[in-house]
Amino acid sequence: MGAYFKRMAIREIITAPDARLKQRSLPVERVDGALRGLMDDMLETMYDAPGIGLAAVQLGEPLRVIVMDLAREGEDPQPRFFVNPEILSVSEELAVYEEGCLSVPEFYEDVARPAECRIRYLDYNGELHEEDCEGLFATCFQHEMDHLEGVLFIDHLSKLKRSMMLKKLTKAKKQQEKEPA
Ligand code: GNR
Ligand code: NI
Repeated sequence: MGAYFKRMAIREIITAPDARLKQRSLPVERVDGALRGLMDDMLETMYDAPGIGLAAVQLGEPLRVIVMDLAREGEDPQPRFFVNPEILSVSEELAVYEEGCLSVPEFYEDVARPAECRIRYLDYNGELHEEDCEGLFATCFQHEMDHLEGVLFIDHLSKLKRSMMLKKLTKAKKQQEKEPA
């Protein structure tokens, strides 16, 4: 018998403005081979982009699934998978990070979020975990949780800033239609 290999694919990341990014993602019913296939594609797409996190809805799959890798350059990869993730509690203390989003290409802005949170999720094998997070992990997790509710980091900014960014993103999309890659 030959060995089995994962067949991973890089998929297209949806960029704003797009109604599909505003959907609320649905809970996963079971962590099976099909879901692991989606998670593998998400990871591959995230590494290719590159980014440190990705929600399934960014690939047009409105399911409550997140992948993440916070390893720094030169470190071994640390792929992480979160199925049906929940935030159980958050700290009062806030932390500010300059955020970016693969669905909002080329824009970076400071966003304040709870500095720490306690989370619950199923992993790649469907096992339940509870964990405390802080730092970039806490920020990225909350950024991804927002995606599951149809929220982007630009929704945390002023209306003026957001509308300026969306205008530029719309313009960039129209340019792209004229001269596809
Ligand atoms: O790659 C990403 N970097 C990032 C930086 C600061 C805060 C959040 C993030 S997540 C982002 C990838 C992405 O869009 N995930 O949804
Ligand atoms: Ni994002």
